[in-house]
Amino acid sequence: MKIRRLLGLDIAREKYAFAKDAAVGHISAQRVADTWVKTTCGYCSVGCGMQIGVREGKVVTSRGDQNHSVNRGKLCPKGLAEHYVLNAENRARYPHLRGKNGLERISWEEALGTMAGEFRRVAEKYGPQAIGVISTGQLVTEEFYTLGKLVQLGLGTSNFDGNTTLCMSTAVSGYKRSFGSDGPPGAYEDFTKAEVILLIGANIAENHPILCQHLDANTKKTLIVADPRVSKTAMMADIFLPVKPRSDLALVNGIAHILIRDGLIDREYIDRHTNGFDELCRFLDKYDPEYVSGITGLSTELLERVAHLYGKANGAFIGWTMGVNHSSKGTETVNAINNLALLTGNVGRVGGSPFSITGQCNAMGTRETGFTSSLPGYRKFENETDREELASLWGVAVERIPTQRGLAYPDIISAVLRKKIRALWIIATNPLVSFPNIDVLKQALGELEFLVVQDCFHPTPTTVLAHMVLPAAAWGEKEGTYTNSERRVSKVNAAVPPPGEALSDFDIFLRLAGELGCREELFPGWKEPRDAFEEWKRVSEGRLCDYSGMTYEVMEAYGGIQWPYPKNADTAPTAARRLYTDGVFETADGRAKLICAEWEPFPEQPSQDYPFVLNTGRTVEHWHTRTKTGAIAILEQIAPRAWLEMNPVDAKRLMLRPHDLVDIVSTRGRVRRVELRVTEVIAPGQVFVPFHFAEWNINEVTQDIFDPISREPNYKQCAVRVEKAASA
Ligand SMILES: Nc1nc2c(c(=O)[nH]1)N[C@H]1C(S)=C(S)[C@@H](COP(=O)(O)OP(=O)(O)OC[C@H]3O[C@@H](n4cnc5c(=O)[nH]c(N)nc54)[C@H](O)[C@@H]3O)O[C@H]1N2
Ligand SMILES: Nc1nc2c(c(=O)[nH]1)N[C@H]1C(S)=C(S)[C@@H](COP(=O)(O)OP(=O)(O)OC[C@H]3O[C@@H](n4cnc5c(=O)[nH]c(N)nc54)[C@H](O)[C@@H]3O)O[C@H]1N2
Ligand code: SF4
Ligand SMILES: [Mo]
Repeated sequence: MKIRRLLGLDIAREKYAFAKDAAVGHISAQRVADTWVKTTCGYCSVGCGMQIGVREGKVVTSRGDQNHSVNRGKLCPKGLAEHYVLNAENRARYPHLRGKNGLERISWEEALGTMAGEFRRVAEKYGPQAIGVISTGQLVTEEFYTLGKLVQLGLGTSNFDGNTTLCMSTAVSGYKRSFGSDGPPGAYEDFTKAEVILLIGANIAENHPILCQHLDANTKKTLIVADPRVSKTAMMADIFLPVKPRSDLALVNGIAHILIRDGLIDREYIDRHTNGFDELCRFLDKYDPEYVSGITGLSTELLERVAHLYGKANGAFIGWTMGVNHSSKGTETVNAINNLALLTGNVGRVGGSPFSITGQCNAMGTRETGFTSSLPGYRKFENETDREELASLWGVAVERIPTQRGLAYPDIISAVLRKKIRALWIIATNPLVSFPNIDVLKQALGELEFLVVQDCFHPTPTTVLAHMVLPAAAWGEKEGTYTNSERRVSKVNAAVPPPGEALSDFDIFLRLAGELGCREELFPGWKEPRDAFEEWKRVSEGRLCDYSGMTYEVMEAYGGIQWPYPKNADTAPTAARRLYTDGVFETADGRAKLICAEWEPFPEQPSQDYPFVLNTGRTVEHWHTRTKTGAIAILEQIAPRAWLEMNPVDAKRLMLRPHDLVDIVSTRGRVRRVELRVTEVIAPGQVFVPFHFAEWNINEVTQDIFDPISREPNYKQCAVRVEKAASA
């Protein structure tokens, strides 16, 4: 009960049950469903199974799927309220084109004809690489697979990336460097079987609430949480490590140092399955407890205790999320985490893996089928055999498969600014709220000759800037699959048709391919997502992410199937599957790499003018830029506005009081009139603001500094000053 209270789930549920009536405003009999449609939650990467209740052709409610292995009937507040998204007033219903009177309604024929014409014009004038495409981890896999083929082979540009570079690209790069391939090795079962669970920069209580059910089921674990903030997850911990901002790399190196010094490593595993041990030992020499204590702010006793717990555990699990990824040292921090797991043989073991908890409902699907940082099926751009295999599967000339990735998201934006990219297609992401240092982005978008935004909501801060807006069907209105953090592929189904003339992203892609004249070549005879899924099964066959034994029907019957699931899979779909259980990795010699990664301070340190370290993140009620949750009355009522968390010591010094309105200022911008929360959740010298609110957009002040390897933004630290707001 204590944990559930801390999570806020009970509280949220009570408020939810109460306010649901008020929000909907009609009698409960009208909310009794006559049909239930099975599907998967469209918010986070936990991947809960759910059912949408439909009455007389309208969605009226949703509930957890008792038979789904991920959530066994439970849902968090967002999942419980998800059906409201579909009836929101500000759904995008018709295509629009910018004319004399702003965005004007047009037909689909005109929209897609104009779009194909503009892309062709730009390609002829400047070359196909002058077209950029930015997509998302929120499409179904079938759509993303189709889009990759369309962009690469149809439009002929490799300048294709997604919001996943604001999110997961660091984990992807880290896995590739250490293990030779992307792919989180563990399973949710590890949460229930591990003896030690170390969560680094992962606030699952707010952001992956149903994972807490898996943790709760493990009564023998020691839960260690590293976060500069006393997050709700930190409140659940047996041991809380209040690390100084972005000192995690030193922390993890320091634990490795103690493990090696005290012989708490698996020498046999290291000798058989890794390269680089001697070099790593020499490198880690300086990361002794005193040195690491100075960087992290943790006592040497605490460091020794944590290292010994980790090293002696029968099953030690490390989960991390954005506290690690949102950093210009992120990839190297992931490598250091992977080192810890390799040194102790905790990879793909029951209860032991280095596990990147993903973010969006289908961030994983984009990683598997992508054409962004890899070729589909985790094939490598630089590998000739991989390119030949893909070309022959598709029956196209190998020259059409690129030999290197195109520009990553932030580099697409700077190419737009430099007029190297002239046309941009943005699909299911809202950069005007989510991209760091928004002013530079705004300048860049102003340079474009043609901007198309495809979204299920309109207006949004991004759609209003577009030359063309394409209305898309949302979750609940379309079919396909999502892959969750543990590589479980679950079915997504339509409960109702999309509003107005909105089309599924899948249909939009196929129709655009028709306009571009490549539909029959690339998507012969395709009519529905299942056609894409069947082709993807063949493309993934024999790869690490092998889908070839899956079917939609088996997936639905078992509450999802984890990959790899080859044609003649030798275990039932229900058995937990892990990667690298035999210690053989995806590198040339099958060995994983131990990587030396040096800690360094974050780029913009506090100064006299900007004395606070700004941390940004999430709250349980809201989803990202709030296009969805902002339309849901109950969630809005619980979290109606942005706030800034400040320690009482700092508030006293600045003579600020709870609920004062404050401005947050950096060298890049100012966010006005944010409500002050005075709380010891945040340490002195640091402040925290959620990034969900366009009205108080914290990305006005964040910094556009990126990880040189993954290109992920350093969202979690920059220097700001806090001022009492001028009276309105
Ligand atoms: N309710 C809700 N759930 C979501 C989402 C949402 O928008 N709303 N989004 C989904 C997506 S796409 C993602 S990526 C995930 C993100 O899930 P999380 O990564 O859990 O989310 P954040 O709140 O961004 O950051 C997590 C924690 O990192 C901590 N942190 C900041 N700096 C540091 C540091 O230097 N070191 C360490 N160790 N920790 C640090 C923050 O204090 C915060 O508690 O959530 C998913 N789930
Ligand atoms: N300061 C700061 N900034 C951050 C973060 C942070 O922690 N701090 N986190 C970063 C992270 S991890 C992430 S993932 C990003 C997320 O940032 P965004 O991707 O910009 O956030 P969303 O609000 O999810 O945007 C998705 C958009 O797609 C639309 N949409 C939803 N479903 C569909 C669909 O099926 N089809 C179509 N066509 N449209 C659809 C929604 O209406 C919405 O406009 O934000 C990043 N920005
Ligand atoms: S935990 Fe994630 S997947 Fe599950 S109901 Fe909540 S938002 Fe949806
Ligand atoms: Mo994310």
